[in-house]
Amino acid sequence: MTNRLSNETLAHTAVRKPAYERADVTCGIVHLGIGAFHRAHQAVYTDDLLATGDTRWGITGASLRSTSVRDTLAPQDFLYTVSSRDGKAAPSNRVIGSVLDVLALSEVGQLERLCELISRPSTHVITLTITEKGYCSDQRGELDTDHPDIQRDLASPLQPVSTPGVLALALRQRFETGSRPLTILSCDNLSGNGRTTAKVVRTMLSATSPEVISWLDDNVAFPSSMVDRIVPAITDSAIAEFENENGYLDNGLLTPEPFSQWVIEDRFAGDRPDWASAGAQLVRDVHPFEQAKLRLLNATHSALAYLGLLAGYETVHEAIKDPAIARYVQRLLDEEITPVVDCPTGMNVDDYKASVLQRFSNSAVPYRTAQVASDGSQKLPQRIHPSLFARLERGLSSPLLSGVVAAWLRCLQAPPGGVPINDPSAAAVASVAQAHTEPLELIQAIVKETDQFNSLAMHNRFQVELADALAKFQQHRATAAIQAIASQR
Ligand code: CS2
Repeated sequence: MTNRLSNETLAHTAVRKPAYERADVTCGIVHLGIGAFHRAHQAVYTDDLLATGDTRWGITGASLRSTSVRDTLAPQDFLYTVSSRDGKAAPSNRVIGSVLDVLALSEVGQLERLCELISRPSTHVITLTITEKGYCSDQRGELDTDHPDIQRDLASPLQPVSTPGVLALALRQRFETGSRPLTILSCDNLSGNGRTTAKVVRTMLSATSPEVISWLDDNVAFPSSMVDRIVPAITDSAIAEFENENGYLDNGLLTPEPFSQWVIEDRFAGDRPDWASAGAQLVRDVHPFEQAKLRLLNATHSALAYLGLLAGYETVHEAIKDPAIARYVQRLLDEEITPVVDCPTGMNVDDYKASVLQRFSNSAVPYRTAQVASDGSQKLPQRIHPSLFARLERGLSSPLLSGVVAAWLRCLQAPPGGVPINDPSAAAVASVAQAHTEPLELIQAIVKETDQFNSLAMHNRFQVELADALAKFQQHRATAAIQAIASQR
């Protein structure tokens, strides 16, 4: 008999199980971009919500390109274990049952199933974790109509390949079938993620189905949300170790930290899942929560990733143990970021920073520097650039923030260990970075040929500080450059 997790084998395991009858659960939520983060975050809140007895909120997930999540979870009846680890006590394991099905949209007929599901009156919410680049937006959060996927979807709106294109098609079908209001809830690390989602979807619909726009404006809500939980990519050895210790095989295993936070703007159209009963915070304004998280937590994560990669560390928890890097990020947070962040009322910023650094040090949740370093061309404008811009506007210097941007550029220019950073949108920046060795010349070429630095570029001071930091990375070994930049203040 197989020991692989499934409805049948679950009964014979000692693990904590879904506290509801899965057979009673119906689909009320469609999720686009079903990766590890969604499964360890929103799906866990939803699992708790289902346990309160409200069984309308099962999730159907969808992957736009890959079939791997569907292939992994289908043989397990879409069950998987969340094994959270604080590095001190034994892992805390629970099996999540809120995901009912996963569609792989690259396969024939699956897009039609998705649109049919979204047009049902019983579907009330679409959640998204499609990563920063999935929005196909430009630096201003508008739909990037030069994006190759968007050009394709504008030409063939019935066979969309981008998320804005898929949403536009599904919304048109919901409109045509006379369906009820709907909420589209972004759960990605973007500032004003609801506003960006609304803009890209509305622009796509205006171009492809203008007759749907007034229905959209009256019936579809795009609240913003802030999501937080560190969920590393799973490894084969973690799966094997888990099987050894727990007696069942779970290829869908996730090993996040125990911490989890979800702050949702309370602006839904139609029925709303009571995620507050599962610990989510529903608030009027998410902006201060988003801002604090992106500019303190995610900014530091990116800093650790690029500095760590340059210094030869494979994981974030190893990088933060390096005294030069630890000192750099502490000063970055205290001296450059904190003075320009508006935190939510009641938040103690010192406690928050301490808890973030503590969470990054958790060796039981090994997070690869290369994973955080991916897609920097999309992440840095959310995480680093706003603090830099605020300081420039106040006439303040920012050697440490500029140093993070320089470390990113250096990773593109001379990939550590010869392994290119995964960042498809940075191809243009990388080719400029590799064509110029003189730092200021390179930065001026990036400003001229790309919109990567957007409004930062007009500040001469930014260009000079960035060039200065990049020169240090070019001229010295990583640790010496990190020390030299950190001691500039
Ligand atoms: C990380 C985030 O990979 C990354 O870019 O910074 O995924 C981070 O782990 C989460 O935002 C934490 O909530």
